[in-house]
Amino acid sequence: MAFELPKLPYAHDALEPHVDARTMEIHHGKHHNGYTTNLNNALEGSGMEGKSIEEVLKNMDMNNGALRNNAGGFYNHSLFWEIMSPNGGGKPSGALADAIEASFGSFDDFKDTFSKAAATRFGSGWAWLCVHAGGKVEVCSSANQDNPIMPGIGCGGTPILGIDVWEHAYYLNYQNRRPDYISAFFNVVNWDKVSELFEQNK
Ligand code: MN3
Repeated sequence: MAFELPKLPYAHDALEPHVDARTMEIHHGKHHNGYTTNLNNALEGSGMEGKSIEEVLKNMDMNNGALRNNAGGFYNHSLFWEIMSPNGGGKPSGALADAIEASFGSFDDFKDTFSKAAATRFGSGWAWLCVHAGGKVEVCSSANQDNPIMPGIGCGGTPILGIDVWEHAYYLNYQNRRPDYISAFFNVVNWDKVSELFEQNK
């Protein structure tokens, strides 16, 4: 079974003005679509055919550049679309809010830590909020399309929130102003989805 490009859960222009429609069209329709096609090609003969994407990441041969980049790209973007919503923004509640307070002191302190991780990732990559077994949450970042599920990358937990800081994610609208994009991202975070992922993976 080949992997398929997941449908966007909202219209291309649904996240405006925070994420513009043209960026979404290219990001989903070209970039994510490319990762999906190239993932399927890279899986051929890798011995990982038929595994779930999580299994592929967890058991990644980090020397297999094509599989590493495209499996990461497929997974990272699939998560990214899900954790944004036109009805997003605000703050988490319940057990996730408690876990964030336990690790960072407050939601605002978490926001600072996450934003800094995203802003200071040199070049292309992602910043993550991950949950470990037991419910502890942690922020880390990774280069390129690497992902904390891969061996030896980032904090090693399960990502429940991620921001793409490749220039393709923001350059049309924000040019070099990555911090403005990061700050706008918080207006579209789908905390209900992040909470759901927290509960499933804690
Ligand atoms: Mn991207």
